[in-house]
Amino acid sequence: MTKQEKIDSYNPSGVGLDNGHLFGLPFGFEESDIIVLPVPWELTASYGGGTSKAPQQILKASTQLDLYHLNYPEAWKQGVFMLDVSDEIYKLNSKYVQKANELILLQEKGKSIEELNEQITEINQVCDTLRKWVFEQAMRLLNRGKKVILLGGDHSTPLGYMQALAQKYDSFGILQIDAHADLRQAYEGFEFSHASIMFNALKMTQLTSLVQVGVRDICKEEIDLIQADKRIRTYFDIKLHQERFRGVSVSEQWDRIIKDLPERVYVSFDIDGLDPKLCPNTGTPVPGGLQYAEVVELFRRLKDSGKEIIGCDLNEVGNQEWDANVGARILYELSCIL
Ligand SMILES: [Mn+2]
Repeated sequence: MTKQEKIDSYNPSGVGLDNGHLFGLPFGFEESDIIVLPVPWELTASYGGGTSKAPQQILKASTQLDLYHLNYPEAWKQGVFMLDVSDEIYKLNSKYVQKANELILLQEKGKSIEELNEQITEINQVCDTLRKWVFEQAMRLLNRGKKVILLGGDHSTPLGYMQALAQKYDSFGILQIDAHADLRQAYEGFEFSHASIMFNALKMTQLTSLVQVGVRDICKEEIDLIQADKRIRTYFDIKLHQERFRGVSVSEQWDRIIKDLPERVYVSFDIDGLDPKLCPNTGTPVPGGLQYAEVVELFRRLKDSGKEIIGCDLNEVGNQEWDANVGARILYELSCIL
């Protein structure tokens, strides 16, 4: 069957097909414009675990979605296909996750990073192996003309993908939805920590702006960096609400945020940027956060702005049915604007 025949014979409003494909879509790899790259990884998860299983859970939950989207009724036709979860990466994560957890526990009991230097270095090397693997996978897909959504895992996972995009584009910006700024130089000694993803991304000179939305848990070191690096613009959750209490509309705020972004935009979506009722089992939930409809509207305005969306990631989704259900819907939203 050709792709057109598949489109013609498929009913997007029908019962979700249990065909093992993301969203129950009828398309394979070749016929899909968008490829989801799953990264089952949570070596540096510091609080709640389970996000390495999110890709499988989201795949399972995704067939329950209605593909008809009010804003983009034809979007499903572009085709979204998720690659198999890599056994090799899953095993590498399983092999080291306990070791990494023990190192965090030892630090909580008072051991210093210096005392644990040797073991921490080992974890950093394993994380660098993952970064290179992600870089190569993303490069391979981009070179085949695919658009890529990376699906974590924890928020450390997209660095290699961002670096692949930096080879392809000489400049771009990041829109980061997150409860945290992720600007720590290293966290718990881990250089490639989920809490350092944007610190590491800012090392790329191609990254011309970082716009953060929903941030509500931050440390002094991060505030200093926000003030020092002109590329960073942070919209704190509480400040957005203070403005709204004074009568500023969400509409005005979203337009301002989109204005801050350059012509090429990468979207990095940490699910904990949402209200925790939408992601109760994420690694580091924080009260407050964005509502679902606010995200959909922000995305719609971003799409309508005519800016080019060059890639996205979704990460930190918890390993439970409700978390995966919301995660699958955010993943669909991302695929619609990509
Ligand atoms: Mn994050």
